[in-house]
Amino acid sequence: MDLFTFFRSSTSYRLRIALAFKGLDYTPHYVSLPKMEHRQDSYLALNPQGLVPALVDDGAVYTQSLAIMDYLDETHPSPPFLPQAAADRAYVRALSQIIGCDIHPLNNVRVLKYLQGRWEFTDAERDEWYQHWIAEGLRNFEAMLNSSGKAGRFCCGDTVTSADICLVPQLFNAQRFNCDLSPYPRSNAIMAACMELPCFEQTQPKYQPDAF
Ligand SMILES: N[C@@H](CCC(=O)N[C@@H](CS)C(=O)NCC(=O)O)C(=O)O
Repeated sequence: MDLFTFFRSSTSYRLRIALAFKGLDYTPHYVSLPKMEHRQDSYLALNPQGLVPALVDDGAVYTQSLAIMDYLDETHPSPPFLPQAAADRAYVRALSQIIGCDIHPLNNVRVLKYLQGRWEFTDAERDEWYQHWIAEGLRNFEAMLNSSGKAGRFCCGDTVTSADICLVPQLFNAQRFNCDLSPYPRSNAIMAACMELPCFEQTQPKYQPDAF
């Protein structure tokens, strides 16, 4: 498999964790977002959406990190990203979508660039925007962890699921934007538990060959 990744991209980090969790080897290809390599023709030929990550498996291109995780789970079922019970699976999917659908899209590079380019946000205003949506999303995430009765060492009991794989990269990005994470003790504790595992630890942004 070939993974098109950028070290600081949280959606790329999701896939680095996911592949490591399943013990799958891949060849990384580094796509620099600051250098706009994701908008070059050669990359657009691979992923017309011009976003990382992308995965190539057996000659076929897969995009959208959550869809790629579903693909990996279906082609390599063990260990699974989802728990057994339907109710638990719905809970894990809901947590994953708080990150993937409600937080991340609002704080993406192109959104932040548009706010600055079109609406003349200063760096401070951009950061306030970022911090606002992080706070709202993580407050909801933490509330769901607390009210579900399902959280344990990880988001769902004591086994890693896709919810953990979405949470940790988002917290890394939130730290980079100096968000106050103290209101989310349960999420922080889950992140600490995740970081004890090599699949989270070794795939983090600073260890990537393209990190600067
Ligand atoms: N929903 C997509 C989002 C992918 C995405 O937006 N990736 C970011 C990096 S985390 C990106 O390529 N941004 C480039 C840009 O916004 O121009 C996924 O989960 O794969």
